[in-house]
Amino acid sequence: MKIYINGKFYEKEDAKISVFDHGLLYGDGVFEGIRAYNRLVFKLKEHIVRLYESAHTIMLKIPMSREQMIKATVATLKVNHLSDAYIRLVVTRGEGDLGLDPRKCNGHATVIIIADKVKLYPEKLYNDGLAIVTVATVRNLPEALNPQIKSLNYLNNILAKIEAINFGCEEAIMLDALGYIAEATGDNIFIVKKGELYTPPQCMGTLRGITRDSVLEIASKNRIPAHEHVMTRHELYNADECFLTGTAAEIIPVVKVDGRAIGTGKPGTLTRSLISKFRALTKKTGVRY
Ligand code: PXG
Repeated sequence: MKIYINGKFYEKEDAKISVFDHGLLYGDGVFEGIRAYNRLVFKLKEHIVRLYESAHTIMLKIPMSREQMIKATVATLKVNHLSDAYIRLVVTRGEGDLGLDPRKCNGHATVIIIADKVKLYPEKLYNDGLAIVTVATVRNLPEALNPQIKSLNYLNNILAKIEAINFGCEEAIMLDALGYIAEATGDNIFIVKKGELYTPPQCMGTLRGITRDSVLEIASKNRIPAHEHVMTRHELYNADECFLTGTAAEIIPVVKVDGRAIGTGKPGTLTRSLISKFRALTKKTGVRY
């Protein structure tokens, strides 16, 4: 496996960065997780835009243009001969000293691109659905660390994930400070009620997920009413269907929340139809390489 670091490719064993990198010392940096299907990078431009927006907000200057980042991503896929892949773009503040002042890094950001084989969830989970729990860890407040920034600081999500694991579940739903549903630890959430889709608005401490946007796009094309609306656990428990969306998980059905069966307790028909429409979309759209 060859890994891109600051313009050069290194073998996995030699792909190393400094212990003084502020990405490690402070989680000071941003990242993206992207997927390629059958030599097509899905929504590459959207991921690059989000990466540069995250960087802009934390005042991190990425030392290459968006076009160069796209080229480097494609080059990493090609050099690794991957047709289906999971791609991780990481940009850190760079090497500094043991102080959190970002000026110590002298504007020398570290750019890393890793392309690996996709580790798919077992198909059984897509057929049977997930049991999940809502957890006590509140999603970061937008006015503290805005969830729109895909930063290297993921402890908020990791703490929620640990709670889910302690409950014997694979995934957690985090609420915002007012108790409204925010999102899962690495996925957005949708519910279906009376044939209509609902997902929390992005202002509720929810990352504007690119898979979430794709589902909204599919819904609009297929005249399925979809709403960005606040919801409480009550609406979630009483939904007809529920599913999570994310680059890694794609669309995964949820059949139980906090011990309550959702709808029939089986993946719903609209969820199943969205899964097949999403899979068809990933097969035919994207940047070809
Ligand atoms: N919410 C959060 C907090 C996320 O981190 C999503 C929603 C879904 O967004 P996209 O754009 O992917 O539909 C994410 C994305 C990982 C991993 O390694 C996590 C994400 C993406 C890629 C990999 O766990 N999270």
